[in-house]
Amino acid sequence: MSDTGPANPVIPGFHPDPSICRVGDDYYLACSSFEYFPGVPVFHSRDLVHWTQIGNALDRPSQLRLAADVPSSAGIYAPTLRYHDGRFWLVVTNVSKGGGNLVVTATDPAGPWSDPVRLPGVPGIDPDLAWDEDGTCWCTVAGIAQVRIDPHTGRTYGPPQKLWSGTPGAKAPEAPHLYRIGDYWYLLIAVGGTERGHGVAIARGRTPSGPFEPCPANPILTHRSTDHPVQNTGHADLVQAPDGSWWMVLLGVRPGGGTPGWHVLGRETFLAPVTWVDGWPVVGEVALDLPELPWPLVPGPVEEQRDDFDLSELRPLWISVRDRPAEHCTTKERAGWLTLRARGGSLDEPDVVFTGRRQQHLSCRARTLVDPSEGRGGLAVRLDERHHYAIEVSGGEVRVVARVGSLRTVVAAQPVPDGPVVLGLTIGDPPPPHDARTGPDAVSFGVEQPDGTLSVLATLDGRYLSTEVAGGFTGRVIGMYAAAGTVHFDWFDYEPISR
Ligand code: 6LW
Repeated sequence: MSDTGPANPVIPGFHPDPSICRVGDDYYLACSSFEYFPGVPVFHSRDLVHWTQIGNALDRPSQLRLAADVPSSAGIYAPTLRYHDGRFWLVVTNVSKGGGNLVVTATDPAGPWSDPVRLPGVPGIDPDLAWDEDGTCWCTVAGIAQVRIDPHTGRTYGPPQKLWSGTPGAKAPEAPHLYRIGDYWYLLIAVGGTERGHGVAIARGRTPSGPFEPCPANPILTHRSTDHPVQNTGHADLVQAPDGSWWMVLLGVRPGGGTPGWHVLGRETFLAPVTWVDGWPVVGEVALDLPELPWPLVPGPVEEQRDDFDLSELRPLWISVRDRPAEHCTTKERAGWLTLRARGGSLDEPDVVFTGRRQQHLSCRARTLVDPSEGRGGLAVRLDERHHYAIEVSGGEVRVVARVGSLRTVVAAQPVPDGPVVLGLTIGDPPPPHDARTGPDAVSFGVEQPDGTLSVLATLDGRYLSTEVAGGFTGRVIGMYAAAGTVHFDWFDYEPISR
């Protein structure tokens, strides 16, 4: 929400591959989560603009095991969230050894969700579920292919059948979603790959398995070859509002800085209006400032800026890398503190003990009170094991450390008094000059002084923590970590400065 009205992205920060469904006046939405645990954040809204995270669909090891050999940006890919026959259904791919496609169900989308039903006969990624009039369940996947399944047992009936290969010349037909609308079955897909060539295409047929005729206006949405401030638009899902209007949620990115532009928040969830002309959807602008909506806005609960870790369980926005064993991450060991116990790995390692939250604003501030008396750790901005910046403290010294690709550098260090210390970072505009070569932002790290000011130890170029540099499917996560021994965190503040 901007301070003037409804705004995009409606779910900022790395929340890609959105899938949406509506039950009465309530909307629910789920996103990919890759190497993070818990996985598949689930959101609720009453107006399509204000979204509140109500849980994570995969929040226990019996649902989600991501071993240390699961690369960053592998793991949990694109979900589809649907409501059918009185239950919520979520189908998703765990891209890892022993993973594959799986279905979980729930009566309450906030959870608990069931243990997975595996779909060994469903290949590939981006599974979708759709039921036809006689209750037959069709699972459609990237490619685009389809197989009939029993979602209760995971049984498939026959080999997958090829349905459509998307628009001529566009690579990567994926992210299928199948809808029965009026007299047609509509097959919505992503084309072009999730970078600047991304787009949305649609086809329709008389049965859930086609044959499908492509829309003459395909791609019905793309920002490729434009200078629109939202790029990489694609991977969409459709929903009809109670008033009969249609809307699309989709992923997009907001590149910043000069040329070519670097996006640092990952692929975010955007909203666009949809109208129907001659039986085909026409997508309105994916505008940063959304038009007034034809219904009253229903703001959700205001997110607390500070987490005091005074609950026995972490709030659903907190994510850890691959797993979160209680012996390594707990708020029960020291009341009102988060205790992180290292297991050998630093931020360079896949088993780092890290707990963070998605950076959701282009400019923001984060602070945390650290007690390093039993170990080494601190505050980090993480993209993956090879791209992260951190300020850490141990043994009376505070250091700013940068990892970019194969380079790992202690950028600055200084003595710090023993005892708890407030570490802080500010993400904002890069220092001048601002020209075509300027990066998207700068990350300043420092130690908070008794008067509350941040004594900056180092300021780093934010472009090296962007997807254009690092690759991958996630976005920045800001959080706390333990690299050695045990580190206690009393509280964590996240303060938005700009959208
Ligand atoms: C997702 C697929 C894609 O499964 O990237 O590029 C994958 N498109 O639709 C991860 O977001």
